Amino acid sequence: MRLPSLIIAAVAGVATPPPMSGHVTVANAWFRALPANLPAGGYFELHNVARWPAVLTGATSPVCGMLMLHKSERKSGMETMSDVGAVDIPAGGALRFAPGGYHLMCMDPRPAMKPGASIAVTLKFSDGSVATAKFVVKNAKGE
Ligand SMILES: [Cu+2]
Repeated sequence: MRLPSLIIAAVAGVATPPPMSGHVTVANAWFRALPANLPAGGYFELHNVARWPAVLTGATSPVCGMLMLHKSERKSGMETMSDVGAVDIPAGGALRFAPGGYHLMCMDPRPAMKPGASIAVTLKFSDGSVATAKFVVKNAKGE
């Protein structure tokens, strides 16, 4: 996937973009901890402060086992949830991970996933760069 973007950059005469992780900021990051070690949803905002697009391709956390990118949607009255391979954050734009839409899914929360705790999450981008953010853990009511 690296080659086509390099060719486009050369044709357009623009400089090679900087690492995506360097121009994307994370805000309002939190997990919803549920009882009985049910999967915990992760919510946050990504702000792309540059004139280059960024593409989020995954996330990891030592506290989650598998940490997946999901999207919830209502389809003919049914709440469905699907895996997402990549999410675009347009240049100068923002993307909100929120209940009912895009979210992280912490499949196997470890004991450290407790309300009041702070969990480190590593976000991975399509250019191979990574950013680490702290997620605050809230209870089932999101408090
Ligand atoms: Cu999910």
